Amino acid sequence: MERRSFLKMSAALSAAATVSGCNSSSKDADVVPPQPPVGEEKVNWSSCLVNCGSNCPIKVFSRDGVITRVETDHEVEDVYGLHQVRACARGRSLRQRTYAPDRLKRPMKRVGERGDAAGFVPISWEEAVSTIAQKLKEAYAVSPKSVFRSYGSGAYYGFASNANFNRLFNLCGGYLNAYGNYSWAQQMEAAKHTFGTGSTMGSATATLDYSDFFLGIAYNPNEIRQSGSGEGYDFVQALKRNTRLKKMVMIDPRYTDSMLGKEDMWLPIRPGTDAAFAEAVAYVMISSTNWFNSKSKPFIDKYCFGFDYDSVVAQKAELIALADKDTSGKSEHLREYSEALNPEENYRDYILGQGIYSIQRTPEWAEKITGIAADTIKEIADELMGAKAPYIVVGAGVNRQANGEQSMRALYMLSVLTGKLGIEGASNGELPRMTGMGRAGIPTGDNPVKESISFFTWSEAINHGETMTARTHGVRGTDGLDAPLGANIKFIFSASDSSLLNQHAEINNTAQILRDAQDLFVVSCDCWMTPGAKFADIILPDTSWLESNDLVDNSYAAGSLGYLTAMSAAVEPMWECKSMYEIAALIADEMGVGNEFRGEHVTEEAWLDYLYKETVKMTANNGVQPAFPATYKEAQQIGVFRKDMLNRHVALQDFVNDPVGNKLATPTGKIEIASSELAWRAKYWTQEDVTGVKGDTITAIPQYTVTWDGYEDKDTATDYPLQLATYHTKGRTHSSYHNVPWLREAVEDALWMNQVDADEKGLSSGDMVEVYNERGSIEVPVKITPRVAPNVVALGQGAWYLADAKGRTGATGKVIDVGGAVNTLTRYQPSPVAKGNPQLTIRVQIRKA
Ligand SMILES: Nc1nc2c(c(=O)[nH]1)N[C@H]1C(S)=C(S)[C@@H](COP(=O)(O)OP(=O)(O)OC[C@H]3O[C@@H](n4cnc5c(=O)[nH]c(N)nc54)[C@H](O)[C@@H]3O)O[C@H]1N2
Ligand SMILES: Nc1nc2c(c(=O)[nH]1)N[C@H]1C(S)=C(S)[C@@H](COP(=O)(O)OP(=O)(O)OC[C@H]3O[C@@H](n4cnc5c(=O)[nH]c(N)nc54)[C@H](O)[C@@H]3O)O[C@H]1N2
Ligand code: SF4
Ligand SMILES: [Mo]
Repeated sequence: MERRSFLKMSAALSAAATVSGCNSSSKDADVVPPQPPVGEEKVNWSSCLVNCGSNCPIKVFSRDGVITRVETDHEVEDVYGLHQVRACARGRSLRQRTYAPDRLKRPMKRVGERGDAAGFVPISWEEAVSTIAQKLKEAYAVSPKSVFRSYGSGAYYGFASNANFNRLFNLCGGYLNAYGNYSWAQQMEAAKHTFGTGSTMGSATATLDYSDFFLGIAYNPNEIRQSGSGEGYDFVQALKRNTRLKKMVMIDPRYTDSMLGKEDMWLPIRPGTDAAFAEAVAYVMISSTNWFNSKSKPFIDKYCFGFDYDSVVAQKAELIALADKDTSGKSEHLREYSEALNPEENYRDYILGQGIYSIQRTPEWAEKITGIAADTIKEIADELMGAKAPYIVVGAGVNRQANGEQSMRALYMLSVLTGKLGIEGASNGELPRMTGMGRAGIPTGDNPVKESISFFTWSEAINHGETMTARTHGVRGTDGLDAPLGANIKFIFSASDSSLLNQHAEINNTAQILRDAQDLFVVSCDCWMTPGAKFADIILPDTSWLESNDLVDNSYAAGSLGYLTAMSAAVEPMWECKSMYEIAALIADEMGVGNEFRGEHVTEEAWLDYLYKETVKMTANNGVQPAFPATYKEAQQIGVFRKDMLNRHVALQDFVNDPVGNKLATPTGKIEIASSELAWRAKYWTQEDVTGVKGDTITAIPQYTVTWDGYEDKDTATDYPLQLATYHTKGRTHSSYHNVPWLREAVEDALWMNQVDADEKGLSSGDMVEVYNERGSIEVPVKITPRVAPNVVALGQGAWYLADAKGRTGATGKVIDVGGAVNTLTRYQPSPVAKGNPQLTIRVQIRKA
């Protein structure tokens, strides 16, 4: 950034600070960032705790209670295995984020309309806590199932995390559980029903150095795992080491940073059509009779069920035999599931267009749907058949879609058909297995409530929780298919969470639900005035990471290096902010469970020392550098501890080596191409057409389906001709870091568009456009680039929703979101199996703003 614009920006920051939406007085203490006094510089270790899969350590410099600068980790010699964990641009902008003018400074209560930032007044902690306790008691009087702690992946603390509120609620009578997650819901179902795993048991990235053919589908580790020790770094290192790789093929509607010349082939597929591509590759493989009979069939016969008619018959018999043998009481399901299997619904017939199926899934058929030339599809099939160790990996961009479960299952089939699983260098399409150090966290206790809803259906449960069932909404823990959940949500605790509005689908719809729900009480606990916080009844200011003591690990996608950071607060809690542990403890006092909540350790310091010692025990100190000292206080002086996890996991290796001794966790213990449970769900679950759209289906075998708002959806194609591919941008982690000006400047939030579409619409780079569909309109600048194919546009998700101040409405009558949040355009339509979020299936139209 130029010095001039930096100065201008700092001036704007200080000016904005005094009028920030926090209704603060113009006390000096509110002016941010404060002027650093001259004096000794103090060094503390902190960490960037967003949900990006890494928790990069951050070195914080301060003077007399003012943070002066931050640095990344460069404490050790950068030797792969125990290398430096370098933070990305986000972590390096943490000082700006900490002192952002929209920091929440004191508790506030809503006096205006939900959604109105100006409608809040400051209150004391006493008032905040007693109001919350009273509302909590009112909700408990209805049912513990009326109490909900929403998603909240914004802060991966070890101790002071939002799990403290689960601990609190468990002591008060429990809360409504949520299963699944916004990241992987559909692929988790796909992997469970295929491999009996949770979708992240692919071969370790480091094993890629033994592969001779790489096929990455929606795989973008260099943008989504940006840490200097993360999956992205492992990916680049493994490619460097690899001397056998003949070809690297990347399939993504966008030309991503994970390519940048590393790829041999980029195939800009039409969004949501990956299953059709997979089926055409499968068609070529199955039709290549010699290859198939000698290489693929022996593997399928030994390790899989459900490939052809006979195999489904055998699978059914096996399940019935298991049900007969079983004395655990679970056999009831097994029998029911197996009875739903129909041998006529088998993969071979489906792909070849035989038996009950009439369409041959040829490359020519798929070309029309995917936009990938038939010859290219054949070439990839040939490469896969010829490869010794094909590494196939599918990113979650395919799963977060309408019928994402089906697309994922269809793609997993490619690795199965190669017959090369269990070999070092090959992988099964799942995300690479990650390892890490692990750490002890605050125990949450047991939840007396047994029912759970899908994480995505919370907004529906505000008004329809009473009637939601397993059959209609996948509710779990109820008695049978039609027993209702039996309670609406009345109390939402949204902590480190933007799913309350910005990150959930269909923002205008969510906002309306929240505005209309007069008997719903919402608490937001955040550090900044986010779009969702504006919908809360009470806002509680949390301390930020740089003001916190904690013990955090490497998070869930840090590659093969494990690390642990003993965080120490660089400055005292600012303004009236409190940690989530303290906040939960205050509410616990008011609820009469304060002593139980604080437990035997009581203070933050004692808890952290205890958790540190537990962590040291867990890690057994093998290979940790430097070795752990005796106490947490001493560990804080050191800051960062690392360990080479030597992760060389090979997908399905144990199973392939001994399929009887190491059965998979599927009902038959084998790879299941046809799923009995899904055959059963296809028969008995109903698909709620929440928004009146069609196309959501469950089938026993993986099948490409024409979905709502997909490429082949005739209903929306005329009005909304462009497909919008969205992605997780380098400029944010979801909505986190949106309020950091440096990042807004470094990574422009612009709509990528091909020259062909731009010419047709008469647009130039930099022009403002309205992107809209029937759910809403956003306004963003256009960027013309060959990095996206014609008829597809692309935009990073997570920008903060901001309704036009003058109330201007767009093409379909909705107030324009000038913030540019993708979720203004997405549809709330839970996916068929997982009841997950199809937030990447979007059709739009565009006009010059
Ligand atoms: N910088 C950054 N990193 C992050 C995050 C972030 O917000 N920012 N979020 C973190 C979290 S919680 C998660 S869950 C992960 C998400 O990780 P992913 O799900 O892998 O990320 P996405 O960017 O949604 O999708 C990956 C790629 O899929 C492509 N894609 C979209 N639609 C299709 C399609 O139909 N077919 C194919 N083949 N490709 C498609 C996109 O262009 C993108 O390049 O990222 C994590 N890391
Ligand atoms: N359209 C679309 N929508 C998506 C996705 C997509 O690909 N497309 N991806 C989905 C995915 S994969 C995910 S995981 C979700 C993520 O959705 P969220 O879990 O909501 O994640 P964030 O947007 O990072 O929001 C986290 C919140 O935590 C707050 N926060 C940060 N640090 C702290 C702290 O120390 N204390 C407190 N109290 N609060 C803090 C932030 O200010 C922010 O409001 O979004 C989903 N939404
Ligand atoms: S956003 Fe992720 S990669 Fe970047 S500094 Fe934070 S933890 Fe590290
Ligand atoms: Mo996610």
